[in-house]
Amino acid sequence: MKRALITGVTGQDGSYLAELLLDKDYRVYGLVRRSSTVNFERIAHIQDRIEILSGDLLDQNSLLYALREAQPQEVYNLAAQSFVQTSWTQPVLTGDVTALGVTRMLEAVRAFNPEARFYQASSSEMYGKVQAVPQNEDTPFYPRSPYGVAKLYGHWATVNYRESYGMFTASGILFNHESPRRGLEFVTRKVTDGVARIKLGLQRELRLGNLGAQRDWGYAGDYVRAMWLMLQQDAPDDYVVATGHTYSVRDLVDSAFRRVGFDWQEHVLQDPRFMRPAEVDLLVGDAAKARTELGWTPEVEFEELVGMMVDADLARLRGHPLPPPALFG
Ligand code: NDP
Ligand code: GDR
Repeated sequence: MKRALITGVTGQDGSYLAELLLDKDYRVYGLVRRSSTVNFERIAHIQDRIEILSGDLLDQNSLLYALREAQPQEVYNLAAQSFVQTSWTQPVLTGDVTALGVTRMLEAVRAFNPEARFYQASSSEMYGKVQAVPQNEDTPFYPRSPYGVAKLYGHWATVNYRESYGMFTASGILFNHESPRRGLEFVTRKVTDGVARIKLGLQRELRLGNLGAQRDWGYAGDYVRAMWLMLQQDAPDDYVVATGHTYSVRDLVDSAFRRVGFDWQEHVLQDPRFMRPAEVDLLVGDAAKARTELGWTPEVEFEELVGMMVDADLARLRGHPLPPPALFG
């Protein structure tokens, strides 16, 4: 039985990846940091099939112990401070977790399982102020936030351990991917949760930032397949994972409100609290390499994704009409 260690297992991608690996009969270890309330909602349904290990990307020894305990053949480093907006208010923490955390993981692998295959969750945010359209593996990077800068460090650390030590380290440059398990602070989920609340009469308006920003949005369930495929190749490499289609936040809002038969213009307000000090205006990925070399293709299209998320939020809120979360700008 193959063993895999996932950092960030309580997050959106960690939960989908754990499901995928369990389906493939892996023994799955998940690194979980201590918090004052247990936050296993996304993995509650598979919790008893995962070995939970206590650890934090800020604590080197905890990572060494986790590697020693799990003895994995595959390591998926998904943990990060992953919210771009927060990276401006907590830039040092973001650098510590999202950048240096990668080196801590790589060092733990090098010390205990140098033969293990390592996946790093890199990001299209590394392209930032884009230097070419669409973006592929050869497009120069130009990050626009402390998060993007930190991810770029993690990406190059991953490449460097491959070149310095001959380790099997792959970096997946993933464009935005969403699902009903997406955190409520990210724009897709904020919109679908808001639309469901408005439809059910729990809320009247939805406050957003830049409606003009364009993103290449895919479905998280499709994207974790690409992560796994990268670690099944003969040699480690870097791959862009994207749909190749881009939509604006305005398109997103329009699609989500249409799903419930409402006109978004009657409910959406722009609020400077949700504008960013520096914006990433347009992302659209070229995943030709992943298609050709990994045989990967996305299966869920934008409208279907938005519909799936709106429907899931409606179902959830009908059962438990909880108050909206306090979202940080
Ligand atoms: P989430 O924010 O949903 O999950 C992040 C995970 O990291 C959570 O499990 C969180 O734990 C954990 N974590 C945060 N800080 C630490 C720490 N100090 N030590 C240990 N664990 C920690 O992110 P996603 O699932 O959406 O993304 C997964 C990865 O992919 C991230 O690295 C993200 O930056 C990257 N990425 C995501 C994309 C996307 O569109 N979703 C696109 C490209 C890259 P807790 O539950 O305790 O908070
Ligand atoms: P992003 O995702 O920054 O691309 O990072 P997010 O959903 O937060 O923002 C996407 C775009 O929407 C605009 N926007 C808003 N965003 C939020 N969160 N809230 C709003 O009210 C709002 N209004 C407009 C933003 O300005 C932005 O342009 C995500 C994360 O998952 C990263 O971890 C990952 O690396 C990248 O995707 C790829």
